[in-house]
Amino acid sequence: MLNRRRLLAMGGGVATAGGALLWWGQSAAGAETGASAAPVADPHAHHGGGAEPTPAEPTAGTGAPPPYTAFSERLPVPRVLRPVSSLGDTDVYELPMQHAKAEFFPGRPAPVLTFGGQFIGPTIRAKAGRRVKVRYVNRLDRAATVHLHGGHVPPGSDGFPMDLIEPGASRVFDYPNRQQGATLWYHDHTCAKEAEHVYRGLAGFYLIEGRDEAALRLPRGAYDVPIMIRDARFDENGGMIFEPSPLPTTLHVNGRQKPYFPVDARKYRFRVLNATLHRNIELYLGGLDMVQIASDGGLLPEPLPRKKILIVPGERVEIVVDFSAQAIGSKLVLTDVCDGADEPVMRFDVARRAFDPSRVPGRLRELPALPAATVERDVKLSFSPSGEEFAINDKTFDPNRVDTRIVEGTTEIWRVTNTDPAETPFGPVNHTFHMHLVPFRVLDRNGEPPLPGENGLKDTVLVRPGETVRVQATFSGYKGRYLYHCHLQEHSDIGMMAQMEIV
Ligand SMILES: [Cu+2]
Repeated sequence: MLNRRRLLAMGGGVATAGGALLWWGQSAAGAETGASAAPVADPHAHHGGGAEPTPAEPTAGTGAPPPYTAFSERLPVPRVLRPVSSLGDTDVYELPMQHAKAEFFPGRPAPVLTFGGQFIGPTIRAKAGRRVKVRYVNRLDRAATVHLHGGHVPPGSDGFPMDLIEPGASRVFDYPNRQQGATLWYHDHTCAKEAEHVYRGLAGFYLIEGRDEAALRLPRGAYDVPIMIRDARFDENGGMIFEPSPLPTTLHVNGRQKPYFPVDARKYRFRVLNATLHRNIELYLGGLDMVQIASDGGLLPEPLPRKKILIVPGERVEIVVDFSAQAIGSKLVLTDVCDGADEPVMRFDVARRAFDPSRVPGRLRELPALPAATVERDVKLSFSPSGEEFAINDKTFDPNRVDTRIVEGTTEIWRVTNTDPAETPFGPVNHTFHMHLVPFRVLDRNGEPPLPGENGLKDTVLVRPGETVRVQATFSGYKGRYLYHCHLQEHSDIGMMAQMEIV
């Protein structure tokens, strides 16, 4: 039997005390259908300590998933959500959270949680400087909330994990879009349930077009394609299994396993998001250049041709791929080669010649000025002192505690250190540090230069065991409470989350 520590090490979602343990006892089927009114986790339970319950044996081994033929289904592109009204400088959207079915295996509909009835949710296309308001309507059987990852938003619209939208209720969130163009995503952020909710489907893209972006003439329209990479384990009926397990996961892209995507022989802009719970992915396109043009916080200063791209949970990478030199009929497989993996992600099928007015300029943009920092802080990511939860600076999340007070407008350097082990039976204990409200710049890693592609604005960054990553941010725009946390949602669900208050 796996002990908890080992499960934690591989990113498992089981906690020893209270709420998080509730996931464990649920049968996958019961949790998916919601038929057995899912117990509402006491949001404070995982801070409580107390007697240590004995975890049940995992219910893995429910049978092999149905057979699946790679590259047999076309990549779906999530639909673009239309506003219900547009007045002045504001577009208003309505987006229900609802139960639905998804077919990860053709002909085998499986229950999922969705925004708008589809796995994955519809894409909201916003413009910098133009306000968006979204009315989220909760038609689920459970409370939930929505965080706009990468959004510069007022505190009441940030989706605080305890500030939930109850079943039957709705709430309007305000997204002013006074920020740079970038690939954002919205997803559930419910305390102690985030990992499960996001895994089961509560996520979608939110794209902000920058003010001067159109002038760059990057690929647009049908040639600008969001790609959400997720992973899952499936039962014999093709349903999702959510439980900590050392068993390998299967990747799926925009809700399909190993799909194919017919492309014209020209340039495409792909907005790639790693929305897995804890799986690092290293993209490889058979040696073809993937020209990175953007990271979490929007365009890089200049394009960066890459053969392999590491992308960790929560991160976004935008690439331009030029298929114009490929023979019609050729098929290019995008593969995950992280840590010796060799798993197809999807396949591009070059279908026909096409006119291509797009280009990738040698300069993409000037990054905003980086004011000198006046405050430095240490942020330690590690197992909690008990060794049974995850913590930031040895404290697990407490919604009633402010961990960091920051004077509005201040520029700070945070030294983010991962002190967890590099070697466990399931590999190194990585963390991905994510800050709400503002993007940061990555200054260095253990004093060495940042990784390729980390020279732009970011909001999520890999911190490997033994590593100290220095990031610099200016905390401006709003006052109030915001989170910073590990974006391995199973880690944040069991404590690895903290609060900052901008004052
Ligand atoms: Cu973590």
